[in-house]
Amino acid sequence: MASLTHFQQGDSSEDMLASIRSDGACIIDSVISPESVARLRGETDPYMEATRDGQDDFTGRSTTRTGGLVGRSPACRELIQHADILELCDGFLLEYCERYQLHLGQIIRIRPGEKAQSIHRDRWAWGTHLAHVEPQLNTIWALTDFTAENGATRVVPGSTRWEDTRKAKAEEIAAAEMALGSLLLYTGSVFHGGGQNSSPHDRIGLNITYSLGWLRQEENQYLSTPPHQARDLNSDLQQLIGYSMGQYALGYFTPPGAPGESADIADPQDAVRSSSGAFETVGSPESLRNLEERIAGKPSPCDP
Ligand SMILES: O=C(O)CCC(=O)C(=O)O
Repeated sequence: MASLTHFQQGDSSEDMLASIRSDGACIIDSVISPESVARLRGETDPYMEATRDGQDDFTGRSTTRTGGLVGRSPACRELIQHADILELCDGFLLEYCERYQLHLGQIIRIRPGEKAQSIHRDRWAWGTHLAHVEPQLNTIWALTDFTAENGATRVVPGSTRWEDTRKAKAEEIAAAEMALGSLLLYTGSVFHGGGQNSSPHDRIGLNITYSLGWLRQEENQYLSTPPHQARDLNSDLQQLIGYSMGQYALGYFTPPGAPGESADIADPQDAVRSSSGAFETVGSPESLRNLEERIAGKPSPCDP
């Protein structure tokens, strides 16, 4: 039977990254306390209870998916910015981008009687175009215990380089069993899916995922947390959800207004800064030089 490696908080992030790279997934046990989970549940349960089941077999007809968590829950905001997770994102994603971003935040409640979700890759959100990079790193925080019986995520360790069409055999699939407050980490390339819930209780997980800053986000953060709400967030979180330049020329905006009223090429961060309404022009000789140096330092694919 397949299995996933378990780590403890404080274990070496290099070892965790090695496990994520080889297996595509690992578990970190008991990262947050039952009290922290209770606080988070207190903030988000009213939204979860009001969420309707999915409309198809993939999203799950007995599964609820609740989003907008950046705007709705301070406790979720803290987990999105958890320093240990961002350190792993640095190690895993910055190989392919200058900046990564929040891809989605979603509470997934698998209710009793739900069938197993089909095994899939999350990177298929962008079709099958991204086999040459690792476009995302994902977490599912256990807000209840995760057991094979109640729908623990099913993961296929070592499947990151499989052909898209390969089907996992039963013995290749591991159940991500973990206690409340623990965390499953998995890549956009590893095959996985929600499990069947044959228990009498809900299985609840908080899915927080991060993607390369030059890709479209699965949850449209600008609509889920529009500028008037994003203004109240700390600056790092504003940038993480997308109010930032993805890289030198990526993501600028033009503030609406009369001719000459403000810069025409503005940084999205200016739109959510609480202190000033001024828009600075994006770009500077220094940032251009940085980009040129990065390009010059990169070996060409044609180099022998
Ligand atoms: O809830 C889970 O355990 C996994 C869900 C999932 O993989 C998905 O919806 O893409």
